[in-house]
Amino acid sequence: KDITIIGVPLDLGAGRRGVDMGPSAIRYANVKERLENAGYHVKDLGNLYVPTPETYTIENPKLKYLKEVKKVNEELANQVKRIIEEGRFPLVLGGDHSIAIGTIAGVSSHYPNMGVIWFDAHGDINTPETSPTGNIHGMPLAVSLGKGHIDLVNILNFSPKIKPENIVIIGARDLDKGEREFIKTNGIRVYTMHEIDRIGMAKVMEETIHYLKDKTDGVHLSFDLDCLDPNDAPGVGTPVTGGVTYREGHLAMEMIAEANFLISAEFVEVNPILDVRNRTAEIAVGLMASAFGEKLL
Ligand code: DIR
Ligand code: MN
Ligand code: MN
Ligand code: MN
Repeated sequence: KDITIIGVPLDLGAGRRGVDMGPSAIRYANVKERLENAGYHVKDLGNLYVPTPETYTIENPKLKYLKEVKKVNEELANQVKRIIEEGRFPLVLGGDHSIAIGTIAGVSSHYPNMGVIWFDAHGDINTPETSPTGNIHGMPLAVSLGKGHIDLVNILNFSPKIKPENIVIIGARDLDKGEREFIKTNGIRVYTMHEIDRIGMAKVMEETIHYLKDKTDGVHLSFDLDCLDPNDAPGVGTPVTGGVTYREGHLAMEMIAEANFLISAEFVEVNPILDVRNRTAEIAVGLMASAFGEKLL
């Protein structure tokens, strides 16, 4: 399938921290060429317009920059929807993880029974009531499940976008109290670092693929680079010690490519300010290539 890249230089969902430069860093790491070498036709639409935080004031500290985040995600949802209508594969470059709200909305409008694999150190399943920060990048999974501010939940005028039993979170090691309760109440499958250490990434991915393959009509890959260990990937918005290794990340992507069920993907939270010579963006591009089936032999 042909790939369409779209960049979303948004950091309003996280408070300003540099992830607005993520799309630029990922392009600098030659994402287009790498995917073309893997055998795809690739079109890059450039970046969506995103307002600068310094020109806005926070109206509601429990939902920071709600209006602006909503607007960007609405635009993203429409673009993703259109890319799928054209028969192409949407690859979204973040930006903070709040952009998953728009990506998932656009994908779900075509795939009402979509699955989601969410690689992240965090749960991103807070509501405005449970969020300790008011940052919307900590809320996209809850929003996609229909829980959160109505303006976010109702993007593209339908809700929920996904079902709790169609989600798998992998790499979690920093969950807020309200997130743990949300996960338990809704029976969402989570592989924390404990399970990855215990049974290994290969088994985690086997189980994940088996769990999602037959019951969904395709799977969205949402990859927060902070799921990786900060020793491997230092350039992320909110690093957390003790993450997925580079090797485990690649194995996971290669198994996803073999499963052959992806309908869309996003790579988010690359922060060039904290990075070392663009290493994290380069890792992101390598992981994309693996997820799209790049082969050594
Ligand atoms: C924390 C941090 N759970 C919050 N979240 C994220 O603000 O809700 N950091 N997603 O990357
Ligand atoms: Mn995240
Ligand atoms: Mn995260
Ligand atoms: Mn690889």
